[in-house]
Amino acid sequence: MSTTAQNMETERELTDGFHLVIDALKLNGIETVYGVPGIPVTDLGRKAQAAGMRVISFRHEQNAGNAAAIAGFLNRRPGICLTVSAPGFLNGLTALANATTNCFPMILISGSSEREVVDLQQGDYEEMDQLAIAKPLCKAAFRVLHAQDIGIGVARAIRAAVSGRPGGVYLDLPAKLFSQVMDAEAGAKSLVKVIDPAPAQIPAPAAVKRALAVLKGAKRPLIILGKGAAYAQADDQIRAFVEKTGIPFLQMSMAKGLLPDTHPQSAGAARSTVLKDSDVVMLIGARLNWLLSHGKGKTWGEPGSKKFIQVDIEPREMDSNVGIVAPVVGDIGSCVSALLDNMDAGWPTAPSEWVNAVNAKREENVAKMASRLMKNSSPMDFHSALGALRTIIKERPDAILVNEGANTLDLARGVIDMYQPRKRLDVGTWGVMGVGMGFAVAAAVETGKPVLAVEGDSAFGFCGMEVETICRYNLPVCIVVFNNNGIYRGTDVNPSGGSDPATTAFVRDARYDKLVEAFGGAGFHVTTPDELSRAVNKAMDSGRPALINAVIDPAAGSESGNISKLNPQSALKKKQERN
Ligand code: ADP
Ligand code: TZD
Ligand code: MG
Repeated sequence: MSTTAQNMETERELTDGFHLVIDALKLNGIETVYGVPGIPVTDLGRKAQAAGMRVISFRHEQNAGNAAAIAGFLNRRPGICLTVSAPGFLNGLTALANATTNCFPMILISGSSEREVVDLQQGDYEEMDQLAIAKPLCKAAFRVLHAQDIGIGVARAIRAAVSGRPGGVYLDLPAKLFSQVMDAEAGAKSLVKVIDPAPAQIPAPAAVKRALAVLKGAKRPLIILGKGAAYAQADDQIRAFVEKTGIPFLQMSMAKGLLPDTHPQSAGAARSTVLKDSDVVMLIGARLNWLLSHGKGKTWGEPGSKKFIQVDIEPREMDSNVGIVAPVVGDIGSCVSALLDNMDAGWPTAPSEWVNAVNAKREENVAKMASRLMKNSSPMDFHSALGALRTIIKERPDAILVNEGANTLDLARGVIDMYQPRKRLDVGTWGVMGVGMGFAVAAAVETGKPVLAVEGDSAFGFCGMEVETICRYNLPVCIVVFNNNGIYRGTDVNPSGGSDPATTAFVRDARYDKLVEAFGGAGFHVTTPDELSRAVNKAMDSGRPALINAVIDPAAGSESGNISKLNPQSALKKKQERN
């Protein structure tokens, strides 16, 4: 090579795999990464931070993955989780699978060993065929081997995560990719800005007409809003549609607040009645899975008494459990707009006989619950503690409520009214424990709003070390641990009479508040609803990390919370207790 050619070569600006990954994400509006550093992604995190991205380092990848998943739910843009190879990847994979099950868009990016070593199984540091393992557990999985393909790889991952039914995507980046260099200009040109990543999917006009005809003929109609409806961010159209029809509605757990739970048409407090007695049920972004008793059985009244209309982006969801007489396939914004556009001026509101019956039942149940919520008892039971938290959310409706546990979850769902969309984040479709701290971190980071995390003591234990993360980033997260000394309750005994504790019991009277103090946060220990209320208000006013150890009567909970029917042993026990 001549001297001039050599000079040109050294003067040519170069880029590398690290920067191409960062540039590809930023080009697509992704500004935050959740992860755990280590070989081979330590420098990727560093360089991302240097490039102005927010990089949130966790203590465990599963929590980082849960953060990415819920960021995806909140933003309709994939959340990013970054992990090291094999064990880090596997830790993140649980969250990726959970995101896919819940229809949340996220991308798990893991560093990996070189193909030639993995494929010959030569025993690299943290060697694993990650792509093959990820594939069956997520919506799509890709690997990038050449720096010039990073742009396309990231674009494919983004599009796969958010288009159609959202889900988790795995992106495998072998270590050598990061140090590959290429001409900077060619590198920049290789990047792809994804145009219209989640294209509108317009429903067929005939499907819309069919659905409206079924709805019009209903005597006892019901609308069920699921977390797909919350995700769709079509809040105004949904509200307009619900109000124009006058139909009673139920909101699934994470859809609560899409319309305020205190809305006059809300049938939340008359759930069993409307499920049993309705004749036409319109599902909007909700699946007829176990959470809705599969659309059949006792919950749903007489066999054959229902007609289902379903609005969903995923055509294969139709007829998954029962026949759907009017499938409306499309994105919820487009579908609900089309429904509204096709309702003539004289559209009848829901029959008043039905509406009045639902309202009467609701008032009856609300009155029944009111007295339980107001007791200022010590030790607290779930209801009296939740009564205090219900008031907090009423006064701070823009706070995000994170919630997990068994009794702590099921009872909070019923007691705490939500007033704004996408403010309730919980265990979702799998009923998985341990999502709380990841969700809390991402909720604070992505929205800047205060977070109240209401956690069973067991649930908290799955992710509790992230209290350090919350303190390190000084996030406005107030954690309330409902401490009943165990899983479901703290009173179980070892049936063998031996000295080991029962399988469901924890260390008695543990002080979870000390945990946050270890990292500079504010700890509180409370035993009455009044104390709980004061502590939460103080913590949330401070806008700083806090953990409140709320002592709950260890005998107050029931086994498996609300879903004991899925656990034959506990259902039997409950029956015996009643007799
Ligand atoms: P829930 O647990 O609240 O009942 P599910 O997770 O079971 O809700 O159901 C959510 C449904 O919403 C999924 O079937 C999914 O395909 C659908 N969905 C998600 N996003 C959209 C969207 N933008 N438009 C239409 N349907 C959507
Ligand atoms: N592991 C995972 C990942 N998810 C689960 N759902 C469970 C185990 C089983 N499980 C439940 O379904 S709830 C629960 C477990 C371990 C904990 C319940 O105890 P808690 O709540 O302290 O969180 P309550 O208020 O005591 O009922
Ligand atoms: Mg507990």
